[in-house]
Amino acid sequence: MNVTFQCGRYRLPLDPRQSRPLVMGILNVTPDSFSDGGRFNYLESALGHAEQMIADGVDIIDIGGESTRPGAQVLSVAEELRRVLPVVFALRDCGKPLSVDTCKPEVMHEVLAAGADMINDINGFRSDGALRAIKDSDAALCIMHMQNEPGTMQQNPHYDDVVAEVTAFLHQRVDAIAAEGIAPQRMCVDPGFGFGKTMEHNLALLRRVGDIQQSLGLPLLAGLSRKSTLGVITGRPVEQRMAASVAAALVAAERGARIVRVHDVAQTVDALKVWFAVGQPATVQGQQQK
Ligand code: 8Y7
Repeated sequence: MNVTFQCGRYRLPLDPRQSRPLVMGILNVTPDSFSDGGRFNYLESALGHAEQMIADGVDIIDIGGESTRPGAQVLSVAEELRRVLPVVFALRDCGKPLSVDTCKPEVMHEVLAAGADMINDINGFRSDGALRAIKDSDAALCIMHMQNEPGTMQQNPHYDDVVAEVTAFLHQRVDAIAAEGIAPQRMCVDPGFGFGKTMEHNLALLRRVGDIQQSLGLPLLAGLSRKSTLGVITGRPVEQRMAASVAAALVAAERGARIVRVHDVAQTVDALKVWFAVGQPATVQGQQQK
């Protein structure tokens, strides 16, 4: 695996002997993510949230304008850009790489022109034109697995062998993306927890994160923060899943994830600092710890 991640204007450290896993903080700019439920002051809220994440030690800020909850409506390109672009412009010089969570090639093109450093596509860059939109930039790509579409994915997820099928899908996408001339230093892969998966599927994938990462030879991003699998395990509603989310991020890190996508940045950063200070037996034995 490469020891740095090419992320637009940034090169982020990935070597597990040198640093803790990277923390991607979630910045939602969907109207339903604001207390007033509307557009009023949404930019100020988003900027305040970003500022807090930066103070808390975030490594990448993931800006999302489209809710990907099961059953959520699909946005127009214009509406998605109206939500996301002002945030990209406002945060462009915040000192942290900006990721945009989108599946739409037109949105990718516009946000990259505005200064975004990474595209996080839950659809794995399968839309027509997605690779063309990102090809001539130096932006990073998060290539995620999803079975079916957000609207239907949780209806009846089925796999014969979830780990093998997700791994094969990611291989196929990585090969197709590399064939477009996109350097592997720009890629990370993601099993897509909760995207067309039951709790058993999610747990099987989490257990085998190390095998998936090694098979692909690319950094693996894990997104489990506040997800329903954690609710099933703990019996807690979404607003009470912080400890479960930190635990899940730590398990993913222990098993080889190099990037975790989280809501609770401060708590996750602290947990990963402790984990890193102790060191991983297989990889950091004998190394000087910071
Ligand atoms: C993930 C994600 C979401 C994830 C990546 C949620 C946008 C649902 N989950 N992107 N996005 N990986 N790469 O609960 O697991 O955050 S949205």
